Amino acid sequence: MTKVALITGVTGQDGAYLAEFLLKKGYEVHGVKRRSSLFNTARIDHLFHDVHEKGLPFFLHHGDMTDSSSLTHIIQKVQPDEIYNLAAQSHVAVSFEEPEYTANSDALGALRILEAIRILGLQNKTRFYQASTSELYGLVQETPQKETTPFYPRSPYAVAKLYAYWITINYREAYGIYACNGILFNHESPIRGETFVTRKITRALARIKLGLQECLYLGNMNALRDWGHAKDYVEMQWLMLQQEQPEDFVIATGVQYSVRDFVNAAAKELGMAIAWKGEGVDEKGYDASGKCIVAVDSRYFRPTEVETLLGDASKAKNKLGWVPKISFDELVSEMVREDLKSAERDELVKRHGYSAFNYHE
Ligand code: NDP
Ligand code: GDR
Repeated sequence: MTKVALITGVTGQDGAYLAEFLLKKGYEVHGVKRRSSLFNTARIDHLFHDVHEKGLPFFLHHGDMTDSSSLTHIIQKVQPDEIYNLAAQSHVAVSFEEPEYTANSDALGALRILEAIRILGLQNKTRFYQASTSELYGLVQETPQKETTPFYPRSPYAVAKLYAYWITINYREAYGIYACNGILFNHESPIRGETFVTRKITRALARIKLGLQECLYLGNMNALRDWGHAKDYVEMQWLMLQQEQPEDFVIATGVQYSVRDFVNAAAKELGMAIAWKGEGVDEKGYDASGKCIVAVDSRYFRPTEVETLLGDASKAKNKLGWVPKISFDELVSEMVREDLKSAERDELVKRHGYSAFNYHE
């Protein structure tokens, strides 16, 4: 029997990798997509086909995490064996600007799906995966962080995700729903959103190298993160729903780098020299010739910061047999390569005189 999966957040980084992964496994895959005034399906266009054509068993439904009626209706229609709840306002800094919306989509969104499973009587059929996060550890109480490490969330995003984490466990215990939390540490890829720090760095340095941009402005350069590759991490999301008993798992590489390390690794990959403050560079990042490559701009500081995260994924290794396959260096190299390609395309277009202004003339 073909298994049916429903992915919320299918247009995002993880959603795209997971949809591809599940289709390869022979699943029928349904995705929830919110309405937008511009196309927001660039990451999954290669999987989608027009209803009038033959193609992969991949279907999209309009819905929103803030709208119970759409979610319940989709779940009723699709009758999924597995739901992967990946949709979220996932940007930590933005959550300080939109705290209420973040709570609505990230906290209550998870509740809406669990309630739909319960109300539709699907508790013995539908398994539920919740995209939990290392941000729950926030002000860390223990290093490295594992499943038993106490939480101390440091942003409206993390507080909303804390609710989603606990409501997932509560519905598992109260109603016997197969529901689990994947506590995932940062994971990146060439299709990472452009405003997360890794992609911001690889994209900007590639553009600086080709003369398309002058300077990269960053916030806290000393933040430490445990960065893995999204492709590795979605495999674990699936594995978690294939166990006999539902459980929560930390997923991480167990290796930590700073934002500054990431800049250096990306610059090395591009053969660029980066001068740092104190090495002939002033407070704002300008060298003696007035040239700036990387500068700190306090607008990117957060009201409360998560300074250090490092995961211990021993439980996932032992119980799920999961190990990350892609190293930090390979991740940086792939991201730089892809951003350089796209910068080269932009540079070519610019060199041949195209500009948005000409287009509108
Ligand atoms: P992205 O930001 O790339 O994707 C988020 C997805 O959620 C997008 O498809 C987005 O749609 C959708 N979405 C946002 N708000 C709504 C809404 N109100 N209704 C419906 N859909 C919505 O995130 P990632 O793929 O990186 O992460 C996936 C999940 O995992 C998120 O929940 C994130 O919080 C969590 N997580 C991520 C980690 C990481 O390092 N990447 C680590 C730990 C947890 P649209 O495309 O229209 O914006
Ligand atoms: P994070 O990722 O907050 O860990 O959340 P992000 O890449 O945004 O920040 C990582 C660290 O880099 C510092 N930083 C900057 N961050 C951004 N975005 N832009 C900057 O210019 C910049 N300069 C320094 C940040 O302060 C932070 O310390 C991600 C998201 O995917 C969440 O959804 C997910 O839950 C967690 O990872 C695990």
